[in-house]
Amino acid sequence: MRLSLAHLAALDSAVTRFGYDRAGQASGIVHLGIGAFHRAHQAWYTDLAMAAGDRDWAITGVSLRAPTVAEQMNPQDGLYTVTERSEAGWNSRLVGAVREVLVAQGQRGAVIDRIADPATHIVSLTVTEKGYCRAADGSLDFALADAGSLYALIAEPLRRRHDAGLAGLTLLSCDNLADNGQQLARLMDEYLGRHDPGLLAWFEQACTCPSTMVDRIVPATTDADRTELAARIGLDDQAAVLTEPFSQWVIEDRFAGPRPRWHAVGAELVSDVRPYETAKLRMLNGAHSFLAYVGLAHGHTYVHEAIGNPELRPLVEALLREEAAPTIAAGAGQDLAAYATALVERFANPALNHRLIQIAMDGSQKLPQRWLETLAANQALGRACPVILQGIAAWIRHLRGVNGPVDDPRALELGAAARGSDPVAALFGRLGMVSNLWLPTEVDAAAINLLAK
Ligand code: CS2
Repeated sequence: MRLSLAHLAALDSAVTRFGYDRAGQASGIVHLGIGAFHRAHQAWYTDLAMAAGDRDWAITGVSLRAPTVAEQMNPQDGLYTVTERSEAGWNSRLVGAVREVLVAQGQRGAVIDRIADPATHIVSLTVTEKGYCRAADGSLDFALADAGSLYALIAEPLRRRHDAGLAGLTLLSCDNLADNGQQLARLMDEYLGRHDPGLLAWFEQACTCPSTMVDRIVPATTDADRTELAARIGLDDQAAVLTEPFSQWVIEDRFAGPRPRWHAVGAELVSDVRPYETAKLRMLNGAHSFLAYVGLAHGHTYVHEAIGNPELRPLVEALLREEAAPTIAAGAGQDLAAYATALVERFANPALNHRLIQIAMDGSQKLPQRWLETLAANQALGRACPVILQGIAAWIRHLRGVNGPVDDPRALELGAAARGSDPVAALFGRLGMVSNLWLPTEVDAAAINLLAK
């Protein structure tokens, strides 16, 4: 029997319920990119806030392309469970925050209507790194942006809100990009500059794009997970997400209008997100990508196996403590050494089954903020990063297909570059395909090309 409002009586009593009047809540948030991460993170916080008495923050979820999530959630009245898994066991919560799921391709008009609706105050995003359509120099790639992207989907209802004299919106990027809010604002500016320049001044004055640091490890749910969960909770939940107990959300407190009381349920509202965001991207995500490419090369499938390998663990420790941490200006109360210790423990969680191949996806979009910024900062101080160089060599081998088909929006060109005579020059540096953030020295380039042989 499938999870839904009609079948709630059959839900195991051990599952925590949201307990607020769901039908009476207006939808205050439109979320673009409603994948597993959003459901285990921002929607979960919003659910907790509404359970604590906050109102009218129901979420309209939007999938940009695939109908999968809509098919998983709509027959369940938007209901799903979040299960925290660790050695200590399973702990499930029923989440009621998501009202409906729309698919932009096919329901574009409805998505635009929801964003233009006066009850909507926030448009949040988890569209992954590639969803921002950035060129290697960080500017907006119009060829991508004009081929059906989030920008048009936001620009049109913004125009309607402006013309109707409605309030602006908060655009809340929850993706793993450095300065994600600032980048979104700049890219949106570029888009409007070309397509609706008359809206620019209003956008800049009436809308805000706060930066956020989001953190929760959420492996893709498998059929085996769903079967095991059904046996525990008594209902089949096709939209279930399984995650770790840890969760963190740091948000720049710069909203254009009202916001949920997320700070009352664990999120941190701060004036400067940068120290948290930089530490998370260079340490957690940087170590993750290293574990992915080097772990796969060692024949591992899961993160906990790779971190358990006595050859790899010291390398991850060195990446965290000797290469990444020294490049980060810690904020008040931030302890990077303790953070490194906690990360290694989280990676070792044996109950998560987080696949390395999932992290290995979209390397061309991830590595600039995870590794290249660290490399550039160390280079400026004359310091070497042997572990990250080893990671880059493993990525180049990955691009050649040694771990199977490559999942990356630029897989074909990247594969050709990786097979060429000088992969480092083709991928990095001033003319590199990936990013110009880091210009490798000749010594570094030779070392990587040799390791990648
Ligand atoms: C991972 C992230 O898939 C990946 O690239 O590094 O999804 C990571 O699990 C999250 O950022 C953790 O907050």
